[in-house]
Amino acid sequence: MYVQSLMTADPTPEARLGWSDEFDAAWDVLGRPGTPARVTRLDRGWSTAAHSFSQVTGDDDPVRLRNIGADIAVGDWMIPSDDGERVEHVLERTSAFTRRASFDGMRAVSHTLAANIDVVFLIHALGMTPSPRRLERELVLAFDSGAEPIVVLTKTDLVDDPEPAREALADVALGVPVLLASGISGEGVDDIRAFSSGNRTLAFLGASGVGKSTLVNALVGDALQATSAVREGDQRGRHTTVAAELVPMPGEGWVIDTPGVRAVSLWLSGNGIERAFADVFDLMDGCRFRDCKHDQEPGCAVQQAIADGELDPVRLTALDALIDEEEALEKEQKAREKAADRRSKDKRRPEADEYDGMRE
Ligand SMILES: Nc1nc2c(ncn2[C@@H]2O[C@H](COP(=O)(O)OP(=O)(O)OP(=O)(O)O)[C@@H](O)[C@H]2O)c(=O)[nH]1
Ligand SMILES: [Mg+2]
Ligand SMILES: [Zn+2]
Repeated sequence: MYVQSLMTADPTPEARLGWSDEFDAAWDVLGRPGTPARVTRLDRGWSTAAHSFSQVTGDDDPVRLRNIGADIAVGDWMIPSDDGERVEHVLERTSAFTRRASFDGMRAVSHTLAANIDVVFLIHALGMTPSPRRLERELVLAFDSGAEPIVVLTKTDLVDDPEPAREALADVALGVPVLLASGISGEGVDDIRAFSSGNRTLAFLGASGVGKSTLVNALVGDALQATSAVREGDQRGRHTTVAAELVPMPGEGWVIDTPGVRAVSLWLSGNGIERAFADVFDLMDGCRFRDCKHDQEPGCAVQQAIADGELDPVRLTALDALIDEEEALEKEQKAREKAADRRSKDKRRPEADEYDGMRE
């Protein structure tokens, strides 16, 4: 229990916010400074946070802080500085969905879309061409996030038969369920809500216009999140949601609505690629040569599976591209670390990270 005085209003207000033994231990490591607050909204340069549930419902004013230089995301637990102006500490995350920020020509910086999440919903919409290649990338990041991935195909009310699109996504969603839902008809909404039992935090991720905010509204039973129509011609969204937001669900649980992102670029990965492409890696184990390039070599189990129609060749191409992207990123990171080392030897201050996590 971090603040005794809050106990009178609600027996465990911090537990409702998602505080757990893990965060308590992380706070302990720091010597229990200040009062932890959960980041509920991130605007450019500003973050909104709450020490207690009454600050989320609007009964009390929330905490508003400058977040210059702080690497924070919605869902994070942080400790404000004593003067209440800035973020002093960010508690170690239990999970985080992190991509590479898509700045053209800029050095690699990470962008965490949501932190301390239990389930990450990868949202795709019916009524447009399914995008298994995008889903593969999302799955890599989702497996690396530490949260449980679930795929959701929305707008079931728009089509007579969702099955072809569901299959196209299920083919690449190895061991990950593909749920059908509609924020308009309400189909599947209870199935999604069920994942929040135990006061868990769900995150909704996906391209603009797929219906994330509409689903959030269906879950909370209120038109809290703004939504707007997709463009007529290509069904693309209009980037209606501009800031990630942590929204309480009635009773218990949380959902993080995020702004639609166009590019799903990899960030330094753990075993996300191996898990998202476990089918291809399993085949590789059967190749005759250990250093098989899976190209022209005799006894290549991957090429055999392609010839037998068991593996879609575009999946191998997609995997190669992701491995290359990851290698390039690692190289760039190493070069950057080296440069930073040199700078610190020069006793100069390392460059401040000006990226505020908000831009596409
Ligand atoms: N028919 C139908 N339309 C939907 C459904 N879900 C969303 N829409 C419509 O699709 C458009 C975009 O929905 P949003 O919820 O704003 O999409 P979003 O994913 O939040 O988009 P961004 O905030 O831009 O990332 C709106 O016109 C919604 O009414 C659905 O299940 N069925
Ligand atoms: Mg939205
Ligand atoms: Zn091979």
